[in-house]
Amino acid sequence: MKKTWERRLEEAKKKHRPKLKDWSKDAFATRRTTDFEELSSAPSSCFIDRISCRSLSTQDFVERYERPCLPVIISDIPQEECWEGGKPGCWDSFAWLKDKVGERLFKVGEDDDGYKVKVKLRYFLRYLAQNTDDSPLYVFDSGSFEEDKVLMGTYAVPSYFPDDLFSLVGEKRRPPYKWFLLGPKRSGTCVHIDPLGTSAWNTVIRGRKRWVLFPPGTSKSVAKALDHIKKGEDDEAINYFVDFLPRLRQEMKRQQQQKHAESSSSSSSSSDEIPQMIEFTQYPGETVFVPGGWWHAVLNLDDSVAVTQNFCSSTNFLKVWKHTRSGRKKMACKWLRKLKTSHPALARQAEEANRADAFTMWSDLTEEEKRSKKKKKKEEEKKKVPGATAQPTSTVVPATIAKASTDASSSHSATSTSNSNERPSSKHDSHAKVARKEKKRKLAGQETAESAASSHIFEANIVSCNEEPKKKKKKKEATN
Ligand SMILES: O=C(O)CCC(=O)C(=O)O
Ligand SMILES: [Fe+2]
Repeated sequence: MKKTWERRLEEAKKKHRPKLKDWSKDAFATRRTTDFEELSSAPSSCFIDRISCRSLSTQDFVERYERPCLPVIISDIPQEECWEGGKPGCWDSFAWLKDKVGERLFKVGEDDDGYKVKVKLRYFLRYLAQNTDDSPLYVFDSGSFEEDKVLMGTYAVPSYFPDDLFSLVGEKRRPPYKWFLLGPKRSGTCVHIDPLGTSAWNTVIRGRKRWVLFPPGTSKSVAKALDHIKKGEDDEAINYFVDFLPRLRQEMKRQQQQKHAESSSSSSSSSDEIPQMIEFTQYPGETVFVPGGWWHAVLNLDDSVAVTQNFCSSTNFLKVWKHTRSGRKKMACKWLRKLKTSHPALARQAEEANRADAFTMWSDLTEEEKRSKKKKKKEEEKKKVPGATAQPTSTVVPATIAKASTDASSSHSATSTSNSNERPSSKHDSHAKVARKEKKRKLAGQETAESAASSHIFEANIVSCNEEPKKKKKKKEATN
């Protein structure tokens, strides 16, 4: 007879990936465990600064990393900024988590209609300890902080990130922006760019995370290693790190050698170029800063506990503004109104950018223009497969189409994609999950060059809405 936790987790897994019959078919927890464990060795291209917060002022951080859009690993923040959760025996202790929030439901996935799949944390902890899944379920929960003083009160936004300009539109209206992460080893997040041009910080309290980052301008096809995925391979983070990335690395190396051979007579040194990809391991107590526009993927090497937030500061404001004015048209109007009072210089920047790009805000459109935009949007909706609530990004877009599409980092200009207001309810689900939805659409013959081209623009909006499908919300939210 199965135990309650086993039944609850089975139900959750079925909802999250209904078509997956065998969650351990790739044998990453058994036959291929060494392939996974090899990721614990030092990466080959670790071009990233690692610096203690004790020797990095906020001003230095802005000048050296935030303004030039360069990632960095900052250590010791939880300790120096006195996070309760960072103390031994708190977030790093599953017994503590079970005791404090064991009865609470945490989001571990999303069903095909976009509804959250939740389980009690104490059940999830049993699963985490015993599962042999290739790519286990991952707690990626944005609600826990509001509802839960225990978690909310035990960390603080690091002092390097004092600005949070989306807070001006109010907690209810703003896109979700903070997540508590509890990831069994082998779970992870597929390659993506964070939404709306926002930057992010991610602090690990327990366990190690393996990262790969690609600078803005890298094509989606390269970052996602689309040319290196074999037929029938799964598209989870573990498959990416264990199988696709080594193939991509090899291909990049080959290309570099070729380039080098061709230009060996040239005097230009490649040592000051931005590297093609950055790989590193993040250890407990370390905070990764991910600037907007960088592709990244993450794999939990151990059972890990972390917190992450996305933000808009005065430094990345313009980039975020250009995404938001078209991705969240109505919210952008309210945002601009609020900025005019509290941050007039930024509001002027936004208005200047609008003028320069001949961008018309939603509130300045005539009724006729609004109607025609809505109509166009509806028509594009109709083209989609019924039930597909999210316009997906994909690891299965044919490489030729994906290559032809502009990359998300260059999509700042008025990207009035029909789908930019539709988002899954978390940035995490969207990755592999959304790719599967894309597959579904493609199978139904709905794939077009246009939808492929816009998919990454959607992707850039992944966390930009915490709305779930409204009807049946209560009923559909799993209460296990
Ligand atoms: O820690 C992770 O799994 C990755 C988090 C991430 O990239 C994100 O939340 O956007
Ligand atoms: Fe991210």
